[in-house]
Amino acid sequence: MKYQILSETCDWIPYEKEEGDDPIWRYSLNPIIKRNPISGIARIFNSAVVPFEDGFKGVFRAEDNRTLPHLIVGSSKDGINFTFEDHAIDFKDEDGKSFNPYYAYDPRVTKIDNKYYVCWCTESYGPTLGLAVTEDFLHFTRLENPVLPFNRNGVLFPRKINGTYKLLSRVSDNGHTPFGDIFLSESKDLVYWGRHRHVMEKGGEGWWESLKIGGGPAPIETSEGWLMLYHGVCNTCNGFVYSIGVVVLDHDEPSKVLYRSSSYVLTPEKDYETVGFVPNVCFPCSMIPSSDGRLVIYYGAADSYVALAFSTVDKLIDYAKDHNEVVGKDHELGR
Ligand code: BMA
Repeated sequence: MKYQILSETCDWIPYEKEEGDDPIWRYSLNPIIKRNPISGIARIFNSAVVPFEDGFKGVFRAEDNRTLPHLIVGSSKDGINFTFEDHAIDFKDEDGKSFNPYYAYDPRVTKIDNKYYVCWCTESYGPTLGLAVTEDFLHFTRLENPVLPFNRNGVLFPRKINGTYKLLSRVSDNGHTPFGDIFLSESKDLVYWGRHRHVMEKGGEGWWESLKIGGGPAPIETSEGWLMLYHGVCNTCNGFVYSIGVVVLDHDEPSKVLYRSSSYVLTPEKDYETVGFVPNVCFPCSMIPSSDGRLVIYYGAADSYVALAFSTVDKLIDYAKDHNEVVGKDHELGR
């Protein structure tokens, strides 16, 4: 291994060996979650999985047969075959009252100090970020929203950096948001958030991320900086296309981009990515490293399925370095 992983690792992740030179390769038996997976749920996609005890837990975006998204818990021994709870997560506020938003989608889960923080897009006078914490995936305490509407794609870093928790997010609008960059906010207590800094802007020379970008899975700490996947979107005459990009952020000041790949690492090509409820969507929500540097990536495909892809920490970092492109003022502090 060329680069060191400083984040927590898991040695029982699902994995298949690569067959070519691609930076990311798909699981041969994709998708792992198909349509109508459980009674009353039409589609599960854009979902976050984490190692838990000797298996895996996940927070899944489940769309019911009224086409309303909410979050459900899933469990698995092997990270591929999941069983799901038959009810939405019953979030409780800090004073014990139920908090069940009208919709909830696109969860990311980050483990910080043995607790699991879920950040998702919630309804609160328009779309904004919801935040909750659990230790057992049975009880979820909802913390107050970290940001104002409208905002999406929130994801926390797995530890405090220079004394503060760090949250990535994308400011948006009330609809399908034809714009958007990634920002960083910080907090000493997960309650008061500020010092909002610009991290990355959409664009670059290529077209695939020309419309908007949004944070992906919880960043992984490495000797080179914070390794993160994100989604980049372009607008075609037939709608948006969501691809996956890779970036390495500065270790001590993650509002600075160190390396950002000018080309995507995965774009919709397979039938389960190009055909579905919303065609042409690859939307990464979790990435788990093993101690020997392998990676499993969980991504939503075509707003219809959950799919798996694999890579290694060395490959992704080298890809970002070899295809590095400085976009705008991304490498600056962003304040
Ligand atoms: C975005 C989000 C994602 C979705 C994507 C494509 O705005 O809603 O959940 O995957 O659109 O429909």
